[in-house]
Amino acid sequence: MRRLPLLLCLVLLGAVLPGAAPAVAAPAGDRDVVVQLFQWNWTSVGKECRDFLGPRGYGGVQISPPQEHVVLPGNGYPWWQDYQPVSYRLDDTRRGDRAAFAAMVSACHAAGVKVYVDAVVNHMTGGGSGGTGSAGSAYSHYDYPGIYQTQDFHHCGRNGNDDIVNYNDRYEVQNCELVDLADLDTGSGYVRDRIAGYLNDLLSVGVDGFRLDASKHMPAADIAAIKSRLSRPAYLYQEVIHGAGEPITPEEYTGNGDVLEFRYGKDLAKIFNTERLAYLRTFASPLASDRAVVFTDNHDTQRGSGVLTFRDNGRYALANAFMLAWTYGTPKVMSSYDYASNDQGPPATSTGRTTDTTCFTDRWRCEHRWQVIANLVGFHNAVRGTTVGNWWDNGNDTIAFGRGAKGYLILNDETSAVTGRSYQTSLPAGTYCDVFHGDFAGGSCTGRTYTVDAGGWFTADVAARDGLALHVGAKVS
Ligand code: LM2
Ligand code: CA
Repeated sequence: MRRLPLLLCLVLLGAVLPGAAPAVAAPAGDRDVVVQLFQWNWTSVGKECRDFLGPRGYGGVQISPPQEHVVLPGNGYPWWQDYQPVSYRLDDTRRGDRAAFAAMVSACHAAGVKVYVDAVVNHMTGGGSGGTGSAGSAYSHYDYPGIYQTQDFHHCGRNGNDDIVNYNDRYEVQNCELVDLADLDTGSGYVRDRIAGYLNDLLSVGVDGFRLDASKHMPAADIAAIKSRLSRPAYLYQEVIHGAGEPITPEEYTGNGDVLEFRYGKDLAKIFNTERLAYLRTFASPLASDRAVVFTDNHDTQRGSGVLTFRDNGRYALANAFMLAWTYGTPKVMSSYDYASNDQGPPATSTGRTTDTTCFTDRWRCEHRWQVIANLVGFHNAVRGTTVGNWWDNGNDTIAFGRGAKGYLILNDETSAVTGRSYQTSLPAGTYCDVFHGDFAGGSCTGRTYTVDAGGWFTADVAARDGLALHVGAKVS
């Protein structure tokens, strides 16, 4: 290789060294909404970026883990195979090979959509597995030939089997085994280098950032040490599930990047299910807004209780509309497949290969394509940078608010319609598409339009458990 002049080398280094870059690479500039396309195969994700996510304003897609994983035909190829890494090869997973992965990244980038990888780096496999991984690598619980051996794992010496039992004990949560998964010694330089090697391989294929799985089970300092080994800045959001009274808190991870705010979806569900929407007036979770990634539900919480999911239909759409229209946090939209049991994997071939997604068929629920949710992504982008104003509520389950002079939203979760009311907005006078019920394209609206007068007022009827959304990006005239 031809040698570069020293000065030029320094300049180039300055451009790529993590220390020279901002501490955190934020999500995509004007488009920050992320969608979790849970279990979609690589080909389908690339297509969705091109056909829907890009055109409709989604900024990023969170994909399921791309590394070699255990294969469990005896359990019917559960989705959670993916959370048991066998190696860091991208060659062959249930969702496609390395070439398909790279093609997906290119397709998403061509559509202006960033790719965030669900990175499983706290652990390897559970003791119950052992054998051959999805790409043909041999393995057993503490032996991954060429990668990790017994000395690269924590052996915490607790509870008889090294499993985590007591979440009130910091040492145990970070050094023992999460559901028997062999816990990597993330304090060791060797392990940090291997993990960074995996993440850097993904960065070399072009991915834009990482959801760091099981972050609570790794000390924040270990994550910082791994981050310092990255070849370029990447957007990081860490999975640290808040637990009341626990010593390890989401807040202690904010120095590394963003954090998934699990309190948000629970509180939102509580307000919708058992309280009143009027309480949303000051809605926020404890994490700083610019550090919080918020979501109604994810693949874990939707299999538990206390959150809203696609099964809640209209109410779920209203909750997502609120999340996308409100100012708190960076929204992450969930996109699911339906399941008969918590373990059931996505639609697949008889050998456990995930089949291509066709939305609204074959268990694919595609919440991100629901009219209200997809159109509120456009609303979210149009009102970016504005504050909440013109709040109104009926003291119960009907609320309305504006976002500066850019948008206005009404949510009615009452069992009856709210009719004949006039609403005060700060919108410029004109005629707007109600994107709750119509799509705006080519200057026209497929649904009803509403006219805002010179004083910012318009009149509307809003049906029970329904809403209305106007914004300057969907102004007809
Ligand atoms: C996560 N975040 O911290 C993921 O979001 C979550 O989905 C993962 O659990 C977990 N951490 C580990 O990455 C899932 C699933 C578990 C499953 C694990 C590993 O929810 O049920 O555990 O993946 O595949 C399964 C069995 C469990 C068994 C374990 C090890 O369900 O009973 O433990 O494998 O063999 C004995
Ligand atoms: Ca750990």
